[in-house]
Amino acid sequence: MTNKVVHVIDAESGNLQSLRNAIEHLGFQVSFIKKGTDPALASAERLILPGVGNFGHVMDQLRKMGFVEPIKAYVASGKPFMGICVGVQALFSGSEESPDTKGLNFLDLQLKKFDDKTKTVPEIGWNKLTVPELNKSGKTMYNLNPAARYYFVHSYAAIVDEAQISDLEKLQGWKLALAQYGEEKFLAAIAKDNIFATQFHPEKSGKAGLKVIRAFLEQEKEVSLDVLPSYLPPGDSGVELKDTKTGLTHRIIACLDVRTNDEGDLVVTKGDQYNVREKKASGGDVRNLGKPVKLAEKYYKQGADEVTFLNITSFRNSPIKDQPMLEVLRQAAKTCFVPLTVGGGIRTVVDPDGTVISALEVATLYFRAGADKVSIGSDAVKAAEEYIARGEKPTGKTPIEMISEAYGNQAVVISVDPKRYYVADPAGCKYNMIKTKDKGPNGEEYCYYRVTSQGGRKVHELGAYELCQACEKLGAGEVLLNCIDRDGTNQGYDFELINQIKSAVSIPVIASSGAGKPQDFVDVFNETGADAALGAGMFHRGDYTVLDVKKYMIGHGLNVRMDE
Ligand code: 1PR
Repeated sequence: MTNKVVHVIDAESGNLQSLRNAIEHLGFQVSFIKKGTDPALASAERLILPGVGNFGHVMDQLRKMGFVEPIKAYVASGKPFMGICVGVQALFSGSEESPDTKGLNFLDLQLKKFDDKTKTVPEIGWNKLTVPELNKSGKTMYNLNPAARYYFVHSYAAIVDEAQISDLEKLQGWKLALAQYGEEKFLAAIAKDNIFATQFHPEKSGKAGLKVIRAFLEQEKEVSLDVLPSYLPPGDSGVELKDTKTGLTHRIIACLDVRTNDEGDLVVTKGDQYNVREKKASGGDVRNLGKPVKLAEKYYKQGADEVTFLNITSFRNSPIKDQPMLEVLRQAAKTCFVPLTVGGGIRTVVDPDGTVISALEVATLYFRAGADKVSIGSDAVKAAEEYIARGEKPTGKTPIEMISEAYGNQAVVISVDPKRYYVADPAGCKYNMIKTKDKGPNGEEYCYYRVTSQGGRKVHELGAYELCQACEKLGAGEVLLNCIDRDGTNQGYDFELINQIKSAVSIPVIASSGAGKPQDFVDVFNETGADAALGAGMFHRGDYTVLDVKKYMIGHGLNVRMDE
């Protein structure tokens, strides 16, 4: 094909910027289609239907914008069509997520929710595929690589049994790439004639994902996998690489705390227990560890599975002044093809001219700039306190609720800044307690973690356990679990805190604060149920790279994603 234009349906759902960046990175141009009547749809040579979030919301948008019949007509024309994430889900007949909403019905199958009794839901992370061998030729479809890992983020899936697989393959002629999350097998990618669709996000799956998009754009439906990269530990190391219970790799996240320094430049900084100034009697300068966009790209290339940006002084600024963070996201999303999270200032704000901008609108600005998830700190505490005070009645009006309603739970992370608080006598304490191995200064045997907000400066009468439970009920999809006592100390993660929060919620928990060496990552995954581990200072100082950590983990039998 000589035409290099790719048409992408913009049904106002999710992070289209990242898809655009990936396509442009591959040397193609993107043209968005915003309504079904746009004549460009019928004349497109390649059409992509992306989507994130709620099945019903995406289908309703497609109907409202007049896309349903034009998409069907386009697919019937035999020209290349690709669906991504909810874009593949839309091809099914319906979903348990929105029982009253009909899908496009290319496959007569209902999507179901993953079982959250045995594992964290949503599935967020890097999974592998079982890929069909094409025509016994050793070729794979659309360059899907069984040795690679792809990024999934979803709670609902086409969960299938052997009879359904056989029916789809043998009777209906679909080619299926399967993935397994815990015990549940689901369709990770499907292909038939001109249709190709993936439940995972190829635009967020590093180099392996870019290859899949390229294969679609170039219409390489059958690709020889001549060299399968080997990610296993050296044969003579005697180490057996164990899969996790869910099948996902252990995620490693690089975190950038960003703020303006005293000269007004946006820099990556790093504190000790949240103090980001150099230690000097009179209060030193803000530590400057580099530029956010450059560091993000560096960590992506080192193999970070995600990059998180925290705008740590946002509570002092309006989003207008925060515009540089939007630009940081825009630039970082052009070079980092893994998920990006942004936090700091995700709440309703009033512009200098008095205009009220809702938290949903603020989040939308970040999603449009290239963020995949937003992280809410101070406002999550406020929302949880009010929710508990109301007797656990939701209002639908908190940022967590509004953003998760529009973009899905997986797009909403809560960033928790807890501080250990010792208790001599647990009787009568209303918060969930831990009998701790690290006794308090007066020999106290119990502790809980008090929640703070505004960068640790405001301490609340609320436990981290209770906060996380309330936020999960409000619609948060993941917990970024910091720990003020450990932040910047290089003493390793606080296992007691992580295990306590894991027992509180069924959404994924990211362990944060305290990582100083690769062994700390091995320990946190062996000693806790953490779904991901985040590091900051040790990477910024250059003590270790993300790749050092991953190689070390592989050497200790822990499965991680290695990009090529
Ligand atoms: O309250 O919604 O505006 O969000 C503010 C965000 O900024 C929150 O996520 C909060 O955690 C963060 N934040 C605010 N002040 C600070 C600070 O350091 N003074 N940073 C801060 C939090 C904690 C981690 C850090 C890990 C790992 N940083 O993200 O990166 O502790 O560090 P380490 O590996 O070096 O130990 P809102």
